[in-house]
Amino acid sequence: MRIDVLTLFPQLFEAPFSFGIFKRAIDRGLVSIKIHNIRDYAHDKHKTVDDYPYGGGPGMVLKPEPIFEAVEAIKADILAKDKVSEPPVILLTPQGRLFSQQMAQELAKQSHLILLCGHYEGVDERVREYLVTDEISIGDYVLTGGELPALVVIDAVVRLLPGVLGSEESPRDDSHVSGLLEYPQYTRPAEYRGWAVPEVLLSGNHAQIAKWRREQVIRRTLERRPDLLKKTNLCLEERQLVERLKREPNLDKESGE
Ligand code: JBH
Repeated sequence: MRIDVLTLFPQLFEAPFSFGIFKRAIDRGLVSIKIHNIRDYAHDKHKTVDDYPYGGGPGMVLKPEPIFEAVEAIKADILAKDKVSEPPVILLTPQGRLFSQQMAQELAKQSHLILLCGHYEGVDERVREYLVTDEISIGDYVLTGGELPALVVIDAVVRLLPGVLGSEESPRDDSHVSGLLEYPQYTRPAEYRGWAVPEVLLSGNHAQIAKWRREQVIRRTLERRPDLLKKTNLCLEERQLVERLKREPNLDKESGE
């Protein structure tokens, strides 16, 4: 996969791709990430990328010309190399569709993505109307720009690409893939400051362990994210467990077995 990012702050993208799983994926050629400074596509000698809004009001608006020309240059480069169809041009903006695991899975199927980092004040509407194909928001809170959202989207997508995660880090059982939260994990020591690891995990009884974990998954999701439980298809046994847990007096205490 190739990902092109258009931003006013290219340095914000340096550290995240220099370490760990991202770096390994890039070094192995599983993904190529190109960061472009919108300012490089400015026309005048002052490298102007924004201007006052028509009609007045606070803040500045990103001008259309540098963004159109940057995206067109990237598309021309992609076409010359791979002869593929038009890649999606995604604007990160608080007005976009709320990002989800399902959207990450859809994006991971693409061979190219172009991400455009918007800023809170805004981007000239003609960019949205005639250049951008999708608009994504990572959540309802105020951020200063689309750079961190772009990094969030890239992280969620790149880890889904074949070969990026080792079998150890396998994405299959992640929460939000199953649609439910994860069961609690423990490692050594078996007792720390008097707090013991649940007996069942030390028992070596794999059927019992699987049963305990399944119950923890349902219990946690019911306590913390009942909204997720509603959206997930549960088997009969799981539905019965939900009903049983709902009748328990102190569900919020997160009691053990
Ligand atoms: C995207 O994801 C959004 N949430 C809040 N603020 C933003 C600012 C710029 C781009 C967002």
